[in-house]
Amino acid sequence: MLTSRLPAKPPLWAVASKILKTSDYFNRPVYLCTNLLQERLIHRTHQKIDHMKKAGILGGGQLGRMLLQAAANYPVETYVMENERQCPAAHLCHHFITGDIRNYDDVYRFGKMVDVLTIEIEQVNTDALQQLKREGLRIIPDPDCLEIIANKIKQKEFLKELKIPTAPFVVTQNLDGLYEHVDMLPAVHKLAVGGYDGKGVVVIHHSDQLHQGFNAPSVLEQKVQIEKELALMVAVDQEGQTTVYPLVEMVFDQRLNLLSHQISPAIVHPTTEWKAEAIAIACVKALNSPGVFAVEMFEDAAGQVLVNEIAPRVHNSGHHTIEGNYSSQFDMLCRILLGYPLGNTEPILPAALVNLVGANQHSGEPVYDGLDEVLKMENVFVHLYGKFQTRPGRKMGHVTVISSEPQELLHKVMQIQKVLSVKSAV
Ligand code: AIR
Repeated sequence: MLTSRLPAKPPLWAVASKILKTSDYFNRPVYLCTNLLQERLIHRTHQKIDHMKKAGILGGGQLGRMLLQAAANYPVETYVMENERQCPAAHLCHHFITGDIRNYDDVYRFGKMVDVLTIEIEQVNTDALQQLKREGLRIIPDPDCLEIIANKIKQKEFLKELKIPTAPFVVTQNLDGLYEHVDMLPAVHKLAVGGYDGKGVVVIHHSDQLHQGFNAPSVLEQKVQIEKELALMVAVDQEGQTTVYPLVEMVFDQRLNLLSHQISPAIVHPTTEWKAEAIAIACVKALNSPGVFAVEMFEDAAGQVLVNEIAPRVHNSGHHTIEGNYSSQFDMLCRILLGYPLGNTEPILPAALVNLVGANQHSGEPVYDGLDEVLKMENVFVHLYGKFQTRPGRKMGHVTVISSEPQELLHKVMQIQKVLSVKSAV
């Protein structure tokens, strides 16, 4: 028989060691391998993957990208679903599935491919998630929690019911409804579903601006006299154990009325810190779900701490934890998804973070002006999200600075803001 004349297959290590002994191995690596070795390597890789947990992420933006960077440290096979093939997370996952995260069938089918499922944006089809949950899929955050948070009306009502301090609000169903609440002005009108990164939010100072509001179910929230904007990241594992990161402060440029940078640990009165932590933990505990959560809060002129919004996911206000803390928010979520112990949230050094957003009047292929200069700075870490198109205000990257010296943090933040910008190629 033909097969009997074939030499016995040598053990894999013998073939590999023969190649390693070849003097020019480093010049001719993979294609030197025999078909036999290649076959076995591929086979082994697949065998290994078979034993790994399959984790799916709905959404393929920067948050998914950074989650995948952390996931590379763990035995996990990663799946991403997103409509846009050229999204930031596409090339970092094992399996990219083109699909609409808002479509029931797409989400359901995607969920059937994995052992554990998470999200990196709230606007996903929660009906499909509920069905997958009924069928036994582990979903983090829990779809019930996601349904509350993804709808601003439900979120505000949830906070009110819990007696968590939050700005007074009314629900408006359409523009006519909004016109009935002139007495609430100045106020912030927030679309109930679909908004993120400032989209779906409009500040209404005077009655002649009411037409700028939303003609769809929304929340009208009384404008708070903000003293400080704070955020707290909270992590909850599958057993309900909880840990918090140090408080973060968003520092605003009063002149431009724009977020300038964020700093952590926040420099606040201990009472404020204590209140913020107690409030954030109360919110997250009531949501009754594992996951990583960001609780955004205001401190008002009277020293009250009010909840602005909750996000049931990794968040911009936790990006500095990649370099600033022992376990980053992304590492933490990986641990939670895979059922590992929670990580250490302690800061390694205080950190500041500058968001890199698309410059005004620039749309198209991005050009990172001043990048070399920032890359030369010590203890400064650049993250570009790999988006193929820049638009005014679009989040294109961020830069983290770590230092034990608050003055140095501030100085570097100002330098980065001065030299680095995202423009378009033409
Ligand atoms: N994101 C989700 N909620 C808020 C934010 N910023 C992240 C997610 C999402 C991406 O922003 O990573 O996929 C979408 O960004 P863009 O610029 O494509 O709209």
